[in-house]
Amino acid sequence: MERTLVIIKPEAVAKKLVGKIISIYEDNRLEIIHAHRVLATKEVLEKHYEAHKGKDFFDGLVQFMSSSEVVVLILEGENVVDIVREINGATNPQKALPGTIRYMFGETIEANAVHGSESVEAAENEIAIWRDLIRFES
Ligand code: IDP
Repeated sequence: MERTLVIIKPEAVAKKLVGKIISIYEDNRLEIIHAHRVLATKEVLEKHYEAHKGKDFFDGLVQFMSSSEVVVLILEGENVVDIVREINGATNPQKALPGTIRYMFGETIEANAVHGSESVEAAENEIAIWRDLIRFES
């Protein structure tokens, strides 16, 4: 069964939006098979965002994502990667469609409430990167 990795970002956790965001996924009949609140390490974040290494926002992004705790979710279901990307909305909240999580809760392109893996391959890779930190065993 397909899986994806979601991160509820630091500003959304600080604003107590965790319950609302999880409800949106569940209302879309997605199955949350794992949830873990954790302070992300720079080591994990640098691997997670490796594709963006060298870009001008990389250091700031790693700093932001490790500034306070995040909630990491693993969701499972048919086509879950694409469904979550659609529910999350465009990277820039100002360009996100009404009804999406980033439209409702995103603040800036960096503090855009949630991360969702961009492909099945990326999801498998990200779950492996986060596995120890979030104590995901299955
Ligand atoms: P995605 O999260 O929608 O997949 P990506 O392009 O993969 O978007 O970027 C990963 C994350 O990097 C974004 O969610 C956002 O937090 C951050 N990011 C992307 N572009 C910028 C930027 O121009 N400035 C600051 N942060 C950015």
